[in-house]
Amino acid sequence: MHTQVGIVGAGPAGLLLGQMLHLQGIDSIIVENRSREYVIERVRAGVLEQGTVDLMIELGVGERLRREGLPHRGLYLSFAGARHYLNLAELTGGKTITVYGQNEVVKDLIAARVASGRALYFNVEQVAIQDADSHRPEITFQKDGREDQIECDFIAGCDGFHGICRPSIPPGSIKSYERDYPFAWLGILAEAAPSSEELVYTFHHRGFALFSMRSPKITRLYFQVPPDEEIDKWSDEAIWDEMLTRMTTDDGWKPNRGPIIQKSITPMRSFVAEPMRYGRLFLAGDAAHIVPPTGAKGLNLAATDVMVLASGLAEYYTRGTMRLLDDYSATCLRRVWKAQRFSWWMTQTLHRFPGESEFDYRRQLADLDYLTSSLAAMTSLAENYVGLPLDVPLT
Ligand code: FAS
Ligand code: PHB
Repeated sequence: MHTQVGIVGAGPAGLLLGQMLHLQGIDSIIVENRSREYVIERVRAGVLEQGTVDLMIELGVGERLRREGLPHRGLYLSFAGARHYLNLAELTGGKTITVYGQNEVVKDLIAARVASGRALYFNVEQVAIQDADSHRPEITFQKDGREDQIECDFIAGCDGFHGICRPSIPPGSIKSYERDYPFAWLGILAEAAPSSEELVYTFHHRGFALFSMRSPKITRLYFQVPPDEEIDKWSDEAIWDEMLTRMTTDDGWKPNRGPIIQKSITPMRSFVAEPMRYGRLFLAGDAAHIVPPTGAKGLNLAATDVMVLASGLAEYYTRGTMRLLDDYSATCLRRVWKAQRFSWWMTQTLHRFPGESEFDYRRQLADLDYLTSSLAAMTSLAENYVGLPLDVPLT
């Protein structure tokens, strides 16, 4: 098989890129090693920046997002038994975020991919990249026991942190920067009507907790656990007890309880691979970087990576120049590192670190007290949370 752009991975990065290329008349083939059901049912991100919402609408896949997405004008920081509201819209000249599950994003994008008639192969195996530094890189894979290969002009490595694209780059041609955190998040989906209109980030002496949602009937909740925690250790009863201990405020606010329909543990790390390119292989999304989910940046960074990549590919196919493609890595990394900084800052502000003293705990309380009483500090949080301006050259 031959295509202009081979895409490895059908997560948000790969699917958004495929849709952008399709609308530019550029052919692509997407290969995904999991099933359609697995990719759709995987419970992950929940917060879309304004830029990501605008992109989905511009790509013609935003209809359901507009109908079912939950626009939020602000969020709460909760500490010392009280919730403090940050009006994100007021602090950023009207920008908001939208809560819409990543699995819904993926569902909409898969439907658009199928409607486009462009190739999307699930359940592929043994995916490998050949000759990435040549003018004719190849993706080889097995499908239904049959070997196959795709000759490409370019390959987009959108296969996430555990994919094969980044490791296929020779060690001397890529460098990674990482930090593992001494905790993880235990996350649940509960059949319970959200008891707050907007998100509540909680700093508690027992650890971080987060109240989010997916719909008027589904609450999404997380709390900090040790990094090697096992989900089987936690009964539903114990999960609710811990969640309510950390989140209930002095005025009586707390999440509504309900049946837990999904639970998992997410490790926390910061990771960046530089450069995000090797020859004609371009890394995008989690394949190139990971942020702790505290700043709700993961999915949104994937979206901006592929916006830059799609612009560069469109310029190549319309004007024959690699100018934007040659700047791809540097352009993306400027935004990636700012998102890393913000995600690290939110994480260290709101989590208890093992081995820290009572002094540190009271320092963190003072930090939050300052943050929620200073317009400058709240504005800084707000402009990062809603998404920094997309200061990247697009065609
Ligand atoms: P993805 O990992 O989503 O997609 C990569 C795709 O490539 C997957 O479908 C995978 O099956 C496929 N793939 C892997 N190896 C392959 C191979 N060899 N061949 C073919 N296909 C292959 N972000 C937030 O903003 N908020 C959150 O709350 C949040 N929670 C998260 C929870 C978990 C458990 C994880 C892992 C991530 C979470 N994230 C969160 C981050 C997440 O949303 C990512 O940023 C987002 O999925 C990035 O999208 P992609 O880059 O497309 O990578
Ligand atoms: C979510 O709704 O899953 C969510 C919201 C905000 C975060 C992380 C996850 O920072």
